[in-house]
Amino acid sequence: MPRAFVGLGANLGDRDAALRRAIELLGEHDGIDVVAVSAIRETEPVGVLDQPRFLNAACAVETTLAPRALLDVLLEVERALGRVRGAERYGPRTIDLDLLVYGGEVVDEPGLVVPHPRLHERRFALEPLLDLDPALVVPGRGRVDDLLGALDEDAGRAR
Ligand code: PH2
Ligand code: MG
Ligand code: MG
Repeated sequence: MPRAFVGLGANLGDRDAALRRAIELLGEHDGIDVVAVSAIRETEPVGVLDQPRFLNAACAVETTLAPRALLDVLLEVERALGRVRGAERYGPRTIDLDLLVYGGEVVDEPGLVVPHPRLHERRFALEPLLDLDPALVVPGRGRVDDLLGALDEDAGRAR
């Protein structure tokens, strides 16, 4: 069965409950088995800086669903947990579920880009993946541990 990785984030309301409930709902879905869950980390907002801190995590799923069908379930779970999509692209949210990686697949279609186009540059998304599988290859980008190493080097240069 294909293995996919889902990123979770929340920075409004009961963030911890939202992350845990989202993972539960995913696992209750036909065709989705949650096989591993990362640690939950508190992270500084990236993009729009003037918003509350996030809790971020990721889970590994085994799924019979194709990438598009899996994405539809992620959006359904966001709605079930009361996410209201506001005008601001990187603004605050009660729950955000992102399809980060789907096996070795590369998809670039309207509304569905896999691997997630900003995954390789986001520490808050890569660190949970490191918990799950340091050797995970982000198709077209490389291993998760190498991607984090590259971010560390960039940060070092900026200092
Ligand atoms: N999600 C965003 C924008 N910025 N920052 C953090 N720390 N964590 C997130 O999940 C996050 C963000 C858009 O999805
Ligand atoms: Mg996101
Ligand atoms: Mg999202």
